[in-house]
Amino acid sequence: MYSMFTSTIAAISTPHGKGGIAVIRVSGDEAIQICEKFVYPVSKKDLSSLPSNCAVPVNIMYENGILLDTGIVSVFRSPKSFTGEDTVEISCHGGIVVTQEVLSRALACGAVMAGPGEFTRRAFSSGKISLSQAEAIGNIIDAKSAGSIILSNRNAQGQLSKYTDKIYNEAKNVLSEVYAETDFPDEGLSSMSKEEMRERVEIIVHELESLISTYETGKAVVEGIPTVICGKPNTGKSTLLNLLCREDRAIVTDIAGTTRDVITESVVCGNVTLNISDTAGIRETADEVESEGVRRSLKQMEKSDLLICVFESVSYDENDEIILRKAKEMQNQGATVLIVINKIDLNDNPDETHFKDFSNIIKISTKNDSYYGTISEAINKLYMCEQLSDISSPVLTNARQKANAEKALNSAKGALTALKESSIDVAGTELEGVMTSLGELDGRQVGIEIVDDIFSRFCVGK
Ligand SMILES: Nc1nc2c(ncn2[C@@H]2O[C@H](COP(=O)(O)OP(=O)(O)OP(=O)(O)O)[C@@H](O)[C@H]2O)c(=O)[nH]1
Ligand SMILES: [Mg+2]
Repeated sequence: MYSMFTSTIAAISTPHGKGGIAVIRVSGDEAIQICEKFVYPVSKKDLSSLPSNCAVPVNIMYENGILLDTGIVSVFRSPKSFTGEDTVEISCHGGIVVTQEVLSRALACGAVMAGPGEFTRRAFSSGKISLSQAEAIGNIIDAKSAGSIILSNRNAQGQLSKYTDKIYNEAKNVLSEVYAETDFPDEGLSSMSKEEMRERVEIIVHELESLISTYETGKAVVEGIPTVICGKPNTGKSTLLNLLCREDRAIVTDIAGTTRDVITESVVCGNVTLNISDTAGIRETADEVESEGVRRSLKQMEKSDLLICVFESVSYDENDEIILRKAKEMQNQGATVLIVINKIDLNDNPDETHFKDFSNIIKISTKNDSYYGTISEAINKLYMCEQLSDISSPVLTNARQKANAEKALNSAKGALTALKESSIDVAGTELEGVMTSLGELDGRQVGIEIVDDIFSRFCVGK
């Protein structure tokens, strides 16, 4: 098979450290010839005579004929391999030194060290996988929750690619009709009426809008939501952080002003990942250290997408007003606000009239573990993450994908307006824009810097 990469690469694909087995992966035109120099099947057959997709027991040898290790070798011939190239995977004993020695033999015999994500990059470059499939594979490796694996697997199986390919082809079909109309207006080549073109583009707009709406779920599950716990002193913010972390992460006392600095954690709550910060209680104060804490709390509120604002069931005062004003301001700018009325063990019928501008309100006692379910359910509901198995559509999982989908949507809307105004040339340009943005989303026309950036986030060996 034609390969655009001239070198054959090698790397340890299993994590660094002691384990039962380790895998060294070698990929490229010379993979089999290189491994043949130090890996010998126990059957005495040559490695190069083995059929594709088979695994055989082998002896792995030092240059001077001394045994380095015994193991199993799998041979995958191009194009039927992950990278699309000839690939040899050597499973050896998983000691730190023995693994490194096997890799050194591969390098000494002609392979070069693989860069981060280079195997996956080769799979992308040889057309085995799309860019969104490559990103999904990275997400599976980085997954912090079962939910993240479920969603990422859907994209890894190509669901997002199939969906964007379909829209791409729809845009292409309308575009060819537009070209027929603009380039040969008198020859009647276009079989589509303007009305039909408009209807087709309306469908594209609708499909892109529903794709973009999935990012809220994708972000919550895969990337995590920047979240702040805020409120006046002593309302139970740190107790709430500890409840969500299920450990005593932050100091809790009955002294108002216990938390002085911002404490940040990544916690999985049901299917949602929260990148959550506990903050100093917000109040008017003359204490210099505390007022710096308050300043940081307000800044954290501005930086967060989800504001969990904690109030007490037994008191409401001007400090709570400061929090609510800020929360309302942030809500107007697009943040999500969850109002938590805490300490309902002290008063189970608190006054809720102060919170009429907010629709997400829960009443709990953070001291009592049994309320974990109440807060988890509320948060998962906010991001439509209660039942991921119910979601059948593909899901956008990162900001890059969303930005490209939004660009495609803007172009599609532009095409629709142009068709309504009978500016058929402009409609053509806009439809080309739809195709370019979808091409960027899934890698058909993506720039090299973006590809570099995506694969640099992978580990070496993947
Ligand atoms: N009765 C009752 N007390 C609670 C509850 N949750 C927290 N507390 C108590 O409230 C006090 C303050 O709790 P913290 O979690 O430190 O409150 P905070 O909001 O982080 O306080 P600062 O860091 O000072 O702003 C502690 O004595 C907690 O034990 C609750 O649900 N019911
Ligand atoms: Mg605290």
